[in-house]
Amino acid sequence: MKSGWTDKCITDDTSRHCYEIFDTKITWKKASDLCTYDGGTLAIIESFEQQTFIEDLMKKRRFNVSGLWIGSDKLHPEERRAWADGDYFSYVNWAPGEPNSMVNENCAELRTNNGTWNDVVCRKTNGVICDVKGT
Ligand SMILES: [Ca+2]
Repeated sequence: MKSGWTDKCITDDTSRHCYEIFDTKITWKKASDLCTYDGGTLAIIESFEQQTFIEDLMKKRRFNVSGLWIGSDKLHPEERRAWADGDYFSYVNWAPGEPNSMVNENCAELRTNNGTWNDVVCRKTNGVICDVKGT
């Protein structure tokens, strides 16, 4: 694991998650590739505890971007899936009124101002939050 990750980890009932945030502007696909390159995946948020931990990380810095990509690019209703790994959502933190356009907005972002989720077009450029499962 790259240095800089280990102080941003949370251990829940089943696993350990270590997060890294990139305040960059890239598409969902490029963000996914970036996380893979760093040995992880885009963050998949499965509990209130993970969501709260990530929000605390976000509060420690200022952002140039309005959203961070999280690991969902399958929001089209006909896909009937949620996370990029095929799992359904076990926890959600959609902003009020979201997701509002799952036909065109197939990817999910975490809003940097308050941590709520929003569905957006995957070609939008956003920051990134990666998750490397620690040991
Ligand atoms: Ca939306």
